[in-house]
Amino acid sequence: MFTAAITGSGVFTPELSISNAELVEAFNAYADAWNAEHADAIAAGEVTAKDPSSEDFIFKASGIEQRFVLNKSGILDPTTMHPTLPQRSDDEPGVMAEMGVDACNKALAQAGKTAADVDAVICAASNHERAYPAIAIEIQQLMGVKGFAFDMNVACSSATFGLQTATDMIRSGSIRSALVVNPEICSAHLEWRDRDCHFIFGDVATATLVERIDDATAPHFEIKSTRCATEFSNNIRNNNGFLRRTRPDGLNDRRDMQFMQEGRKVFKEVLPLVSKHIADHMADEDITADHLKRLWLHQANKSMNDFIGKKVLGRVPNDGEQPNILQDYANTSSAGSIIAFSQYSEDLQDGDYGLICSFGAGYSVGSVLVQRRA
Ligand code: CO8
Repeated sequence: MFTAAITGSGVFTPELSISNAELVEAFNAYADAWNAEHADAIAAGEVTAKDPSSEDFIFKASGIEQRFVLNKSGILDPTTMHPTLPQRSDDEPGVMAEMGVDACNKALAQAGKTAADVDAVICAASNHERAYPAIAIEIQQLMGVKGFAFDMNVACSSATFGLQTATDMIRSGSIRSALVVNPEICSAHLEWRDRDCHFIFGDVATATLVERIDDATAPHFEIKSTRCATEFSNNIRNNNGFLRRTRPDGLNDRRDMQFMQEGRKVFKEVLPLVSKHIADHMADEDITADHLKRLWLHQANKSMNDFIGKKVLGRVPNDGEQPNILQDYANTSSAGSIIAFSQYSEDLQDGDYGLICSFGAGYSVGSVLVQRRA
């Protein structure tokens, strides 16, 4: 049995961002136009007028201040309200592959390695640009990695489930290293015309290089153990599969194919699930709150993270113990906890413990316990 370590991580951040003020202005212009267009039906009580969104609500309910996006003009155009990403020809790299390669190269650079040192690529994300050929194989080809590659999807928990998969392959000896890459184009899967969720997501790509620990040539994080769990729930769901069925409730339009959630239920049900998951994982590894120097949590909602941090540590986390990045990036699905890890891990000292934890649709929750090795 071999030991695995995270030897590098990288983040691709799109150049464009949208502030809450810009987002709300666009949404409210759309809602005003829609209400004007449907004024008669609204007056007759046939349809409900659209309420305006509010910057204040968005910040208070989520902690989000802005989000990065691949395309801004389409999302903010009240007559479009979705990203306009031109169709690429079959000969061009896919969008996910391109942003994934950028993150992978940063992870390799941090580890002091090249594509020749990589045995496998796992593309773990909540939405894939296409079903096949795998995005991971395209990334493998663009980077010149030998070995094999495959895609996997566990929604927001994709990165931690991918890390467990890579770790287990390294432990067994079937590979010595893997890039786990999480390109998330959430903006194309989000309904920007839905006031309840239009503020939630952003675009980004993250990557981690996982290697046999003996191959590490720079400071790294030994992977002490990983833990994954799932429990079926319909509270976060979309029907964007290859079957288009007519539903009895008539909800077979584009809206049903995008991100849908019962946000309140998710909030309530996921908190105890995640807190217990982390507590059990730590107890089984004989790690107490005093040992844990950092918690890199999934980035969906600030109040959720505050609650989990307090529950896990038994007190309000000190500044920097549980870093949030969602104020800048919003929810980036599987990539959120890895952005936090990538941006807030360098300062840990030899021997310090930290825990990466993601959670989301499925329900799913994944945790990775790491120890800094300087
Ligand atoms: N502006 C002003 N008011 C609003 C707005 C708005 N934009 N939106 C809603 N309101 C109003 C509502 O109408 C409601 O009014 P009333 O009380 O009169 O009915 C009031 O504000 C409160 O609404 P909510 O109860 O919906 O608000 P919450 O306080 O619950 O906050 C949240 C909503 C932020 C969504 C919160 O419930 C939450 O964060 N829940 C957890 C969400 C979560 O973690 N989900 C995980 C999803 S991510 C995942 O698993 C990956 C999916 C795959 C990726 C997909 C990529 C796109």
